[in-house]
Amino acid sequence: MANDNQNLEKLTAAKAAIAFVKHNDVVGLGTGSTATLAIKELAKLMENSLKITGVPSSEATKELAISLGIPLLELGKVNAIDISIDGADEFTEQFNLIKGGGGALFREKIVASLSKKRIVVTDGSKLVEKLGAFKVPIEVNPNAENYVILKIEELKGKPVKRVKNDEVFITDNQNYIFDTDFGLINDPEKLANELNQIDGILAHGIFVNLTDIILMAKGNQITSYHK
Ligand code: ABF
Repeated sequence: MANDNQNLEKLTAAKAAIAFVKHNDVVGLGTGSTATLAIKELAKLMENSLKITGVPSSEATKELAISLGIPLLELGKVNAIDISIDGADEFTEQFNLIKGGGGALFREKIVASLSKKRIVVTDGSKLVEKLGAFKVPIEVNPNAENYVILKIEELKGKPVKRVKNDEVFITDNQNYIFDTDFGLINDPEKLANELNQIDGILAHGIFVNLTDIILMAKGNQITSYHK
């Protein structure tokens, strides 16, 4: 649970991100507490005539956007997104991220892949030297569960099926999440490519070459990283 300072940092980062959104943009709407704050700030701008169309990265974000009156497009029917704003669980100054703590990694990855400009907003706790302290979320089709576990273990990963409120966590896409400890990851791109080869994995939470700007708030200061 974020403390008051972290919540202030999240809001600071969220407000900095919406400055990049232009009238008539198609905006990829991220998932998580920081992205939620950015979405709420966008809704406020809409009251002052900013016109945008949103593309949600999860059912939770879709419901939030609907409640705020943001017009939406269905992710599967979109050919391009002008700008996306999303969070991260970890990031490095080489623009490698771990995402998926909220379980929305697949649609978040599609939103980022369709976006011309990808902005990540974080509080000051997400910057790391090397990815890996945060276990890599891996979304797995239930029909491939044991096969994927075997393949992940071949990569020296330790997969743990995610449980939430004492029940197995099921994603928006009706899959499991395996939070996987690979230790500190020296070569995120190499591991990402190895995971991409494993049939049965819908998506993993290593985001490489999918971010253009990172806005990290520490206290009331913004540090922005531009690729
Ligand atoms: C989302 O933002 C997820 O990928 C990630 O888990 C989360 C970070 O959460 P928060 O902004 O609440 O710290 O994009």
